[in-house]
Amino acid sequence: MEAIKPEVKQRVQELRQLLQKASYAYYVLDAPIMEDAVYDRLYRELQDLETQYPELIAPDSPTQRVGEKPATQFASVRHHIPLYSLENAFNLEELRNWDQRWRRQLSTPIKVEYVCELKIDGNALALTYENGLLTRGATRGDGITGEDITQNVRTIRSIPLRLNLEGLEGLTNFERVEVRGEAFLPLDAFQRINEERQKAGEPPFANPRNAAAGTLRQLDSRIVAQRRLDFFAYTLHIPGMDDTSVASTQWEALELLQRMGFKVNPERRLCSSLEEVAQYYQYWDTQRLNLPYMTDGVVVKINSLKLQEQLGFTQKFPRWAVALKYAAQEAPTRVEKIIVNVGRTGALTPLAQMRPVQLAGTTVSRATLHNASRVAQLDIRVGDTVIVRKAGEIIPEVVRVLKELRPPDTQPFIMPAHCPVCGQPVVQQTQEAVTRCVNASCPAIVKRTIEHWVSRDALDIRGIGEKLVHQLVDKGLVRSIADLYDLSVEQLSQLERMGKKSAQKLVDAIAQSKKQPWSRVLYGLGIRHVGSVTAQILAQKFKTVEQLKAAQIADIEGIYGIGAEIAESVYQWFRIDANLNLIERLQAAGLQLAVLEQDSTTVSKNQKLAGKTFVITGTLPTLKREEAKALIQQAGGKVTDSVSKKTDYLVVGEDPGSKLEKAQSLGITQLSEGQLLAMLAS
Ligand code: 1X8
Repeated sequence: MEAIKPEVKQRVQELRQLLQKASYAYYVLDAPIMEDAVYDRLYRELQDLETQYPELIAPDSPTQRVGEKPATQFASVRHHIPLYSLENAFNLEELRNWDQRWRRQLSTPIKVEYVCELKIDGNALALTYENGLLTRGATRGDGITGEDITQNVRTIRSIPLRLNLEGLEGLTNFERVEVRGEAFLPLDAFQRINEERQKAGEPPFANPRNAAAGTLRQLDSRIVAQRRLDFFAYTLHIPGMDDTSVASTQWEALELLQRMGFKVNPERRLCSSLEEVAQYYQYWDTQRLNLPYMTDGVVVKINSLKLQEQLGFTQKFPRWAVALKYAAQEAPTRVEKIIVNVGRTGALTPLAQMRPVQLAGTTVSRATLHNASRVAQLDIRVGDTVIVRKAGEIIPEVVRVLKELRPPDTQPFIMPAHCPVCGQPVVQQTQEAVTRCVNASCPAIVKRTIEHWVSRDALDIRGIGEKLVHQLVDKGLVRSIADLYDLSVEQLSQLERMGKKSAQKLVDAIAQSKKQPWSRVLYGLGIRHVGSVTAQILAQKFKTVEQLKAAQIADIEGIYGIGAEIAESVYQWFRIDANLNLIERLQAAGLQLAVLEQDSTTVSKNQKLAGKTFVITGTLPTLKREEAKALIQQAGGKVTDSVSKKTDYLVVGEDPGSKLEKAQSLGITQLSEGQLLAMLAS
């Protein structure tokens, strides 16, 4: 065999160093230093040389990350140091309990520092480096033994194949270094994998953690190499580490890990009190949703490694660390009953009544099941164990049924054929999923209708809440909106917990609502598809109820921003006798069923934007341009098409045109849709 020329050896070294640096900059620092095309060229050069001279291949060469032929199974390996799990704390009180517990173990009170790190919702890995070289990567397993997945671990680009020990030589013995951390799939990679799986007819992974676990246990590491697994390192073990100057605290260990070439989560914080820890936790409880990976809590550790050693471990956990978990968004519970609610439009909504569970910091015992077809689709039954979710402000919903936990003798849910409130037959419209009660005097519908009428954006009658509405309807005092205007102080003071004085106040508040403008009355009528913005547009165009009543579908649909569905719904509403009767009674009671002269001509106190000129550019997030225009005009403002010195405000949406530049050059104030709405509401 011919000898390898020294310049070849040198070039191979050079290429490896260059590629390693570029890869580190890209995958660990997120700050590329080389174009992809350049990287590819250098990579191919190295690959060619290694093919030509196989004896030059080294385990830490960048070409050794591509994966290998399928293994048959993973070998079981015993961990050099056991991997403990962490004790959980579910709130700040439990955090304080943990703190007091370890303190009781010491004879004297002390002041300590805590390191806060994000708890990554991935899969723990134990990496072994011998004399700087990655020799083993293992899953956590049961903490004592795991699986040897070295071939797969090597494909994770943010895990160094060789430690960077520059400037550390001689400080301690680096014969065997153990590094722990979390392998995870970033959310975008998770989404892509699931899309691909669905296209291929494979079942999607339930969450990024399962996807990462499934990927790590792939026998064919070439597949692993294609999935963008990532890794955050968080624990470093070097024998005798804290006896040397290498690292005597967790904080220093994290910095050392970073220096050795690992990606360490940047969102860590050194805290000197539990209050600071609490702040960190509360901050990330909300901000975590903006991170590109999943985190399920905060890990709090005592900073001093000496103190860690002194405190040691219980049977299961280190005493010097705790996982402070975020309030869950999802939880399992049992469906005890399925009830059916009747809404303002008569829509029947099935609701699950469940054993109460803590979700996102509140107790949840009811969840919407949306409609009959959704219940059928998920096959939710009384007795089922289900997963409920409460994300942000949204009402809790049932996301799936754990069918394997279903008890015997359950029955599928059937939507009732009669309204559960008034007993009249319900109607299932074929084109919608919704089942409806169509009895206009159904007490449930009357109650919801009145609640809507008195609500803030409608007639805004203060003092009438859900409870009072129930009493009024159940006692037969109110059967329609119009009945509110016939209520007397005497009648009201007969109700439970209602004195003469509060009764009088209520009668006054109801009377006061007669001054509300036509647009609010129109919205208050609760015509389907007529929200408050649509009501304002309609009221602007049809200045009296007579005009609106006389309008044909085409007249209504002709208005910019009003579609066929709304037009049809409004037209049909005025074709029902009971509704015409209601209008008559409201008119008799003195409500505004027309635009008052002063509303449109003189500057009233509602004319907040009087004298101001607006221009709208781009697509607004929720309002159609014509709606925004109508709202501005309603408030006395003027809307023009082009920006000039006379323009007071530019309302800016997405993809604004040249108007934005012009406005900027003229120094004109810009408003978002939200700011415009706030201005109108103020
Ligand atoms: C588990 C985790 C730890 C950390 C982050 N994410 C995890 N899933 C960390 O310390 N930064 S520590 C840990 C454990 O000890 N079981």
